[in-house]
Amino acid sequence: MRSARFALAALVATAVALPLAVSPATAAPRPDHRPAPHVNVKLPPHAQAKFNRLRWAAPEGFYVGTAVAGGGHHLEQDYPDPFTHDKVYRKILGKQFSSVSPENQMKWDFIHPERDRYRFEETDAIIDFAERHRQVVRGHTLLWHSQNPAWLEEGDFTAEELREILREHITTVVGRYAGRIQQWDVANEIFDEEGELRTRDNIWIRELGPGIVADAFRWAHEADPAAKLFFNDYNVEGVNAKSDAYYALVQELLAEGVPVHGFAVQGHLSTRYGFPGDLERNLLRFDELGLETAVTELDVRMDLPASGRPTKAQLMQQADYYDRALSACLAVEGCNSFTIWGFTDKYSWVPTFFEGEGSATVMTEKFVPKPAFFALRSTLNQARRG
Ligand code: 9MR
Repeated sequence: MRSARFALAALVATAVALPLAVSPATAAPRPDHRPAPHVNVKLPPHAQAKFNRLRWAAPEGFYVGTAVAGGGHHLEQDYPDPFTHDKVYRKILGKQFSSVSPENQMKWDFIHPERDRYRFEETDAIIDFAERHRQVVRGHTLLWHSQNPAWLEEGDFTAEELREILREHITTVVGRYAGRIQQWDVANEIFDEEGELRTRDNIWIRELGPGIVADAFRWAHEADPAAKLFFNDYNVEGVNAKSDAYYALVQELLAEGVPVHGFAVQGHLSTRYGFPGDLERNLLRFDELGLETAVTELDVRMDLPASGRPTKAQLMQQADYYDRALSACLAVEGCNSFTIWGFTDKYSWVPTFFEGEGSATVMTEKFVPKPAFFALRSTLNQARRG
């Protein structure tokens, strides 16, 4: 994807209309043992514009992604669909990122609203956009306990019918986009915090037993043999009961020859809690099983002061969390996909789910980059230079 043609296109393209130059005032905080952020002083201005973008700052083959806002909580807000209507949003989406993940548009309730009807328009549009912008796509998601349509959750199906419904859905959706999706979150959030399979709230596991998880991977692989197939979950950044459960399950499935290719940590972090310092170690143990790893939904929320605006210290702490998550991924060889769950507070899911918390993304509602943005960019540039 980093062909000469597109490198040239990026060089001649006009710089994104953002104040993206690194200045000492906005440079990210660095833990003491690491060097100060690089400034591209020796590069000519056009080259600076290129490396001012996250996607070009990144090392070759390392994808920097974002969720593409739409569906889910956005449907209850008083703005139109962000992806189709917000021109500034789309411009930044195309310029800054090399990977996109539909935030809600491929979830069951969105893409399969009635038993005999699929709704592909929004996903088609995102994938077309991605291809026009030379971006890869992460598919999200196929087997989950949440955001399932009522016809499915409340339907009166036999086990045999349910199994066929899942097989048909996976075959249809994965098959439709075969060759155009780099990674699929096949199974999402299948364990609880204790590391127990969700046998009550996950309709598939409850009605069909744990073996259905392996079948989901097999069907997805048949439908698109090129796609990398992932487990994806939150609160599995560190080594804990939940990530241990994945570690055990993945080994079982690999031993059975099930096509599992990746383990992804979502990364919904909060400055209320410490940074999961064992993230790198955790990714590494999955890497050593031969899996790819990924950070798929990073955001770092915080308790907002009465003014509603984060303090400088809060923004610096947030930048440090973003940077450490990126550094952990960069340090693990098979971690080549790093996605933030939206890039602007304008569309973040956080305030609608956590009262009093917010400012979780790397840009303000007006698309002004925060220290977290500069921290990511600086670390990507350093990693690319080696
Ligand atoms: O960001 C998504 C939001 O728009 C939806 O309303 C919400 C519903 O559950 O899901 C959000 O995305 C979730 C993702 O699909 C899976 N991991 C947790 C994410 C944040 O809740």
